[in-house]
Amino acid sequence: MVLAAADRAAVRALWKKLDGNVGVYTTEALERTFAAFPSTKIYFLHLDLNPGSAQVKAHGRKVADALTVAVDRLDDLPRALSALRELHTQRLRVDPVNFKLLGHCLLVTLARHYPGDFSPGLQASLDKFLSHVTSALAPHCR
Ligand code: HNI
Repeated sequence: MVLAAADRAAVRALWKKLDGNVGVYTTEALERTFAAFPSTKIYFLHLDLNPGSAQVKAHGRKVADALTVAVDRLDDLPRALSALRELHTQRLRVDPVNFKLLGHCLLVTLARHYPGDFSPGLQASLDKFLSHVTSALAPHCR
């Protein structure tokens, strides 16, 4: 399944608007995920997970960079994210349900910061984009 042209355009336009601040929002999304779905914290017990943690911020930046790669390579997501798929499935063994939880919190975070942009269309496009990323990272979860 590919992302429709309109979805790609909507996601690219939003990313442009985020203007290098993606890491701020992914960090907030991680903090929301840990707060709302504390079961997700078991994967990160080696990090300081308190709100405002520098380690969560650093991790948020890495997730943001990976999402930006995904936005830049929408035609080629499985290949673009293959090393990360290997990491999350083989080494970290992340249960795929967790991707939905993080994706949900990222949607909520972006909606909170960009309420004027969050039309039903953008919501749907972003949701599809995150589903594609999840499929590339955790092939058994859609
Ligand atoms: Ni995830 C490490 C990207 C979802 C648990 N993760 C990374 C790294 C990137 C990344 C990038 C750093 C790799 C490196 O250092 O080489 N993760 C992503 C993306 C998503 C995602 C783009 C989905 C949008 N990761 C998740 C989820 C979990 C998760 C849902 C579990 C709840 N990730 C981890 C863990 C690490 C990790 C654990 C290692 C962290 C560390 O620093 O030890």
